[in-house]
Amino acid sequence: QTKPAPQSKAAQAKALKEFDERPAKYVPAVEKYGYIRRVVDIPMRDGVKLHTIIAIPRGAKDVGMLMTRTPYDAESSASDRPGIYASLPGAAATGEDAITASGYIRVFQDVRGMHGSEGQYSMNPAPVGTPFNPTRTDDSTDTYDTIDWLVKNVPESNKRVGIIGISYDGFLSLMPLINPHPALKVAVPMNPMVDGWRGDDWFHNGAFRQTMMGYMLGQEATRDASAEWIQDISDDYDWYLKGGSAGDIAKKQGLEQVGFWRKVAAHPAYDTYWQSQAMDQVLAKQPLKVPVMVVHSLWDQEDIYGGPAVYKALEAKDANNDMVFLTMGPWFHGQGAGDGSALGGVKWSADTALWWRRNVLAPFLAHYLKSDQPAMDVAPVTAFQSGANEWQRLQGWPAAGAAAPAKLYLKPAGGLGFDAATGGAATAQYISDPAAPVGYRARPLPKSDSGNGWRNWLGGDQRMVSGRPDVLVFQTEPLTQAVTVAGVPEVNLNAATTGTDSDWVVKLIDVYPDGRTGDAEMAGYQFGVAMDIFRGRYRESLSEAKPIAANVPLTYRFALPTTNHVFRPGHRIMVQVQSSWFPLYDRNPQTFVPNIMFAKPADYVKATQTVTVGGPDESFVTLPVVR
Ligand code: PG9
Repeated sequence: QTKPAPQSKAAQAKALKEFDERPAKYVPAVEKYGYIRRVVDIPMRDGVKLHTIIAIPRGAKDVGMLMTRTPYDAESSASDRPGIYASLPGAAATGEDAITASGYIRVFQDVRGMHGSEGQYSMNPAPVGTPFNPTRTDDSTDTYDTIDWLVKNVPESNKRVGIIGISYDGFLSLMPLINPHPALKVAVPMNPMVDGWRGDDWFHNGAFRQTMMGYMLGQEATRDASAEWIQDISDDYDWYLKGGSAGDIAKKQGLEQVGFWRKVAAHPAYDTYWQSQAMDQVLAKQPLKVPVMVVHSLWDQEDIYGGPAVYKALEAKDANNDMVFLTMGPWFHGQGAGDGSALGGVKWSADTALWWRRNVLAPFLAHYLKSDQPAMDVAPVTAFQSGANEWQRLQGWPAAGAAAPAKLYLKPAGGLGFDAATGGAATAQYISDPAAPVGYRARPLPKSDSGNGWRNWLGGDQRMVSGRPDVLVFQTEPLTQAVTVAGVPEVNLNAATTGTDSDWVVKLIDVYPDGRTGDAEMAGYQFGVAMDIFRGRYRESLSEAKPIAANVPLTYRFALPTTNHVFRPGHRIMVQVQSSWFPLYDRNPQTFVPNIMFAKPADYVKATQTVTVGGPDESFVTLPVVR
């Protein structure tokens, strides 16, 4: 080996510097797929700077700006993935992406406290002026300040701004409707998170969605959302069962360090914490100033409550029926931005999402964002009717006078029908065992899975549980005429339990004909069209838990999610009743405890559940039937 020649200090330093091949601060190329990328940290009224990426089509002049605010990393949202979040490049070339093809300036911004933005983070922060936001800012003021900056600093724009986003970003598309900036011309909240307790991400009617705990940790533990939720068992079902109560799991995972978990654990009932920030209630108190299209997915496995609820609140203010629009697609959460040809095994006749983006979303946005404001032919409500598999143009939702309530009775021997049972009092029983809860999906459940199994599960075949002894099944004869439902099915379940608390899951199902159907894949398929859970302790009051009187038949009333479905001739209508939906929902111990989050192992007991299926208190589901 030859010895290196002696070097001067300066030469050594230079060589060392050159050895490190990484730039001190990398500045990405400014132009990509014909877009010029401008990155700005925009100051808010309190001095906090929010990281913002502005993508300007090359040569743009006098064009609208379409903004998406997000806790999910604006830099990656502004990448070239297809879809609505990132409706940049790629897709434009094929003409598939209605937004890109329209040539808007796209603006992506990190909300305060996340990723590139400064400031403090709070999950879906409550609006300023409500008891749970002590600061001077919220996502409405931050959007206001951002729009104010954009209209003054983006000379390529026509100073017309729209906001669009899915889920959390859908919530962020609703908040700016509070004291909106005059340049905000349109909002498209898609699958918005509206009410975390009634039926969106955190609870459904008081039952806790414990599989969201990993999300809480990821979002809040670090600014870059990098904290890891550690699971060492491959099947979610086994892992949660072994984990005990949600509180036990939170403790082991270090979730107690995270403020939002502490709030959720402290507010298991529908108290002012949840009520004061439910966006439908918040916006009901605001004047309607900005045209809105609420986009709802009929099989939204994350935010199935929010869309219809906020539409109802806003529509009540729309005196001329020309400011508030609704889309209801046959989609899972966010599927409106992707391929809408099928919901798992259930296939529609076309790519419903592409059709909607081209024929509804694009002309809607153009009307409000383009300088010449082209006329649009968008109905107040665009609703997909499953079963018939057609889009409908409606004047309102539910369409006025279209549907009348009809009681669908649960009957002895698994019968179900629009006429009450005739044989007098009768019951159906099962044993609910918290040690062997009913799964919400077929096992094994890939741990904390966000893939297709999770996305499509609400449309999954319910035969996976209908043979269990702890799932009651009621069904009609094959229908001789179509039954069309449009609206909200209301459960009226009369039941007794040997326990002092209980969950009730009720599922309205379309059973496809078995045998010679022409569609072998779908033969006998049990397709859930409206399913939900109710935590029995809230029977008398959603805001206050009360023990259930053991062994007394009591009535539980709750709404199932909105549906717009035709049960076709030859199909059957089915209702299933069960007392767990695990591990998505934490187990009810079936012994009344003050807070189920912290139930102890000895609290979890078997209960015998007795459902009334005959006589004066016979259980039923009221369906909004279109005659
Ligand atoms: N459903 C997700 C979410 C929204 C709001 C709060 C927490 C989670 C989402 O997809 O953004």
